[in-house]
Amino acid sequence: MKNIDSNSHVRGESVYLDDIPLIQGTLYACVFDSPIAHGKLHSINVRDAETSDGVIRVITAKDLIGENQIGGIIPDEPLLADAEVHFQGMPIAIVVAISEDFARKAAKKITVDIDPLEPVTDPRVAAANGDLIVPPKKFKLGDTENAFKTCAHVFQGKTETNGQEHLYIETQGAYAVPTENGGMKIYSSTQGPTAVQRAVCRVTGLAMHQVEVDVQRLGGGFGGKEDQANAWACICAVAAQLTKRPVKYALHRMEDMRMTGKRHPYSSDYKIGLAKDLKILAYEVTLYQNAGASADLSPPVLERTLFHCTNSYHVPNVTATAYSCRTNLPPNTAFRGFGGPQGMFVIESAIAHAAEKLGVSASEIQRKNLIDDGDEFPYGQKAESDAVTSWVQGDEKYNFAKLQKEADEFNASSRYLKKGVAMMPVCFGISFTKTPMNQARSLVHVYTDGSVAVSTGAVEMGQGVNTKIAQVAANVFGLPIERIRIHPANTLRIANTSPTAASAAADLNGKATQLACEAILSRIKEVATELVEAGSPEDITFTDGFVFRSGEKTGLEWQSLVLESHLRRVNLSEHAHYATPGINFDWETAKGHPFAYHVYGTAIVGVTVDCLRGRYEIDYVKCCHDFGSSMNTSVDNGQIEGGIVQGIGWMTMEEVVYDTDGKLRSSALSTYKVPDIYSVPKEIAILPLETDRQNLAIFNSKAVGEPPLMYGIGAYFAIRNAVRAFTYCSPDFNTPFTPERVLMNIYGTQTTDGHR
Ligand code: MTE
Ligand code: LUZ
Ligand code: MOS
Repeated sequence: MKNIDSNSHVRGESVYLDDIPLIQGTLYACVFDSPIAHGKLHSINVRDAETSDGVIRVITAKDLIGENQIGGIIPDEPLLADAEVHFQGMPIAIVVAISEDFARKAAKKITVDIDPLEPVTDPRVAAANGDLIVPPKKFKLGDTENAFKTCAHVFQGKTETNGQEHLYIETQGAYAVPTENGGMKIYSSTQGPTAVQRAVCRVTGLAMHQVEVDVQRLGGGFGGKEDQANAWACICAVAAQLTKRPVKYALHRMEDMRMTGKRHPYSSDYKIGLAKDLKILAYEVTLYQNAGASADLSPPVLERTLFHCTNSYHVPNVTATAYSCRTNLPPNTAFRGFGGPQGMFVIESAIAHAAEKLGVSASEIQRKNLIDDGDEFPYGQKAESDAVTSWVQGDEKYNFAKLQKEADEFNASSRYLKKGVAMMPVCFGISFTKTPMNQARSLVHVYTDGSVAVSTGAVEMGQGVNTKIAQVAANVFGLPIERIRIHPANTLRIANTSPTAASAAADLNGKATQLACEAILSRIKEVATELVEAGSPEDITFTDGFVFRSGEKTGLEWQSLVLESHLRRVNLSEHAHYATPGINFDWETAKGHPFAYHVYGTAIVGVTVDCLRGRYEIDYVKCCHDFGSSMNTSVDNGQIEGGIVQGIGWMTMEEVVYDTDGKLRSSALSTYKVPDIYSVPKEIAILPLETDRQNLAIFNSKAVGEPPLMYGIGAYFAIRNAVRAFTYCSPDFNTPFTPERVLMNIYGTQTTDGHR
């Protein structure tokens, strides 16, 4: 079944923030943001802006009625700079005007007097200065210190992973409409309606029951709108509160790129110890996260980096330490994988390093160390592992050795074109690592014409969650999907939502929907039992809009049954709650069972590098992926393809460049390269893992949103292998592996051997 939005998308009829019909008298906001990365803010001169054409009002920090604070986890993020500026792009003032043009023109007339302070952009420098967002976090398993003494081989090195711009097609934005009695309705392009509601309440001083947040859908979020949609909603809300008129702000692309945070870059040190037989005995890793100027979601991102620091491997002795370092960059934030990919890259680098030195294929070390049933992750959870099965089933189908041999043979006869192959196993934990976030609610109404309306806190952002939730309702009620309608996430219908994130939206909201539908169905069954004279409600089933008695179709239609139930005063609505059972985590001991389940998979990535020009093509990504049992292959395969391409983009071409002054140099699509149709792999093959295992996913259909991104990490190592097939060199474990880096590694005069 196709995504239920596909028709309206193709016709251009889907409604995004910018398509919402505006109310007469709507004003437009525009932000004036800090031109420098760090400094004392002495004065803001807004006079020329205030008298500029069409301007209604200019707002600065002192005008806020509520608190000047939007930090969700740690209160360290003012909405508008007051005493200091902490990054280039930090909002300082809001111009409100009768048109977008007037607002933007006036914002350019604002000037500020800032005493510059030294900006810090390097996380290791911040850590050395003791400038941490939270105290260091640590995972410990076994005894690394003693284990290293028993290792036959020990290697250490350093890695650097780059940031990544979310580049959702729809930029950030919001539309705030004042309502009766000082309330506010906010349309927001957010993954977290409740996060927006909370932040708006804080800056306006309103209570949560006065603020309604409504989200129809997003033109992509990828984590960038889990927390960072809040600022723009707050800006519109504050402006609406002060002008008593509706206010809209949709960011231009360059504003969005300049003012919002991205994937966290990390700088890391590793030490890996192996036995003679290539078993990894010990792994020590220190991770420096570049958090940017305020906490945002950096602490939980840091935690997930630790959770995934051993990827799909079982390592008996692990010490992992992570620092969240405050720098003068825009606050970095959630991005598909949420710190997991950054942790995985380091251990994959450590393995590649060991393989290179030992003269074996990295895949040999990978295969030997895959985590098994019952093995313990460094955080205490015991694995129910499909690391080996996904490797073995993938190998049976795609024949890794044969692909490697083809590459070797090609390389033997090709002078400048070289092929590289790499394996990339992935293991990703599903659940918010903060246990209380793993809950959701669903409100289901069956109307007297038999149609069904479902509301949940899930936000549709292209990932197909609405399609899956509709399938759940259709499945429980035995109705065609057309009879189900999924309504926008709205804080008046569904309260206290977790953001749509952690790949868990379909699981959490789908399960809540299943519970709601089942509750309604059990009441209707009672009526049906009477009407078709069945022995008991257990004999009643529903298929294709008809009532079945002991498996036999009756003449009773769903619609008549629903109407009859209503006439008998049966409740046709339900608001159900789901909370993932069996999960917990204790940061005191850094142990627990944080994940409902893990998603496993193994990809093999093949590339061809032109060693004269540095250019490369991704020939294939073939993966065996653990869907559990997919409830929608079209949606899920789309998630895998998109995730892989996004992961390859991160690893190979997307280069977020800040200069040492903290100015974003890659601030437009002319300077920031993202994958286009020509850079996607020539082949993406997906083999569903065969498994009988049960899991806690909705209808056994495992979460799929984030895990495939990490297959893209294989592209880095495949390119590295191709480069090494051309000439002896030992490229740094620095990403992205751009064509320039290929050439610098092959022809550069300086040694690139940073990891010895
Ligand atoms: N797919 C599309 N098309 N657009 C998106 O913004 N976000 C990803 C993933 N796939 C995203 C996407 C991220 S970061 C997450 S966490 C999941 O979708 C969230 O949705 P889910 O929980 O329904 O999988
Ligand atoms: N968001 C969050 C996430 O708040 N907690 C998580 O564990 C998480 N994981 C992945 C993506 N977003
Ligand atoms: Mo996704 S990073 O959990 O929004």
